[in-house]
Amino acid sequence: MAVKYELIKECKQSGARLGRLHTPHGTIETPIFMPVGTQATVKTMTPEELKEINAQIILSNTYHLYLRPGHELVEKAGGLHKFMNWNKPILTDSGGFQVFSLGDLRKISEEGVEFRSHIDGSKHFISPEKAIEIENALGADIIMAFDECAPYPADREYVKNSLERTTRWAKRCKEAHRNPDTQALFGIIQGGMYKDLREQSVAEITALDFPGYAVGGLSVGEPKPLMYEVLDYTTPLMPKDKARYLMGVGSPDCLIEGAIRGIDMFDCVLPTRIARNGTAMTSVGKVVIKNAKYTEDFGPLDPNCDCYTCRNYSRAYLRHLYKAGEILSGRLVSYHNLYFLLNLMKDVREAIKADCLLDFRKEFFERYGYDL
Ligand code: PRF
Ligand code: ZN
Repeated sequence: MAVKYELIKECKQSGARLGRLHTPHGTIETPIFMPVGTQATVKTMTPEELKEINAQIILSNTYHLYLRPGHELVEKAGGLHKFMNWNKPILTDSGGFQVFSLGDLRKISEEGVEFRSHIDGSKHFISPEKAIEIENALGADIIMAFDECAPYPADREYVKNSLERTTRWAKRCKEAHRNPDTQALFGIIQGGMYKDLREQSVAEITALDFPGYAVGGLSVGEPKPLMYEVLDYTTPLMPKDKARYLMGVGSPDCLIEGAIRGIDMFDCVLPTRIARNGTAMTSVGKVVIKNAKYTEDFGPLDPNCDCYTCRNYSRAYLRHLYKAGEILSGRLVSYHNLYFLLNLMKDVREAIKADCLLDFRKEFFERYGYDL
């Protein structure tokens, strides 16, 4: 088996899990946040910088790499790790979610999804078998099954059909997978916001016995309390001896709430995307660096952060870079935001160790507020 999850302990106060995920490219301490490197790069960050801030695993996207530069090219380069000079663990998402996000540009059938490229409009078809072929060529440590993520809101009938198709596709993915000894294929649970459908999906997907499981179909526009409610009844049904990954979730409050509900892995473009728009996540809440109030603020971006950006640059300088359209602005704020989230997860792991994650949540929310 390519990956093995080791449960170290559960927080006595919250039930959150402290664990380790052993992969062919090293061991990951969980709960963990995975920076997103959609196109074989975490935008603006070099692999050396990612290592400096203790990123343990990054995520990349099948859909994007298939379209450009092509999975055959990445395979020729020696695989994704070698191609992008990152020798730590990588997870690839299957393209299911990205393709479904294309809206009018795609057509779903039992066989797979036909879509037009967002780059040049060319026609393509991705089936579960094709998604796995691409993921096998890319060579990530963890690969995701090809699923259908229902939109929100969606009626019961629609969600039921899409979760049942996701199960049939998961079976086809498992059969198509060529490298189970070096790449772990994770199953994805769907079922929208319906309790009985989530139960059905967990039962069907876990029956296929994957080495890990993701909760998909959340953070798709529903209110946060609804997402927490779905997690409340979904995670207790998932096997305790396998990693649990909440897909596309990455605001600080959701990371803490997810960990409390037994999630081990998270990913999100939020920290890097908002960084390029000049927004920082800090220990005292959101800082929108373009605001005039920072014009003469010569203090650090986050008074409680010791990252490279906060040790060396002021809010006034970062504001100037942003206003002047300088590339360094996006780099420095991305560096800080990722450092902040990775550090938050480290604090979460420490709080689980000390059985006080609910106390930690209270303190964090009092300081941070609820604004992201
Ligand atoms: N499925 C896949 N990738 C995803 C999602 C999903 O449901 C989500 C949902 N937030 C993000 N990324 N394959
Ligand atoms: Zn910082």
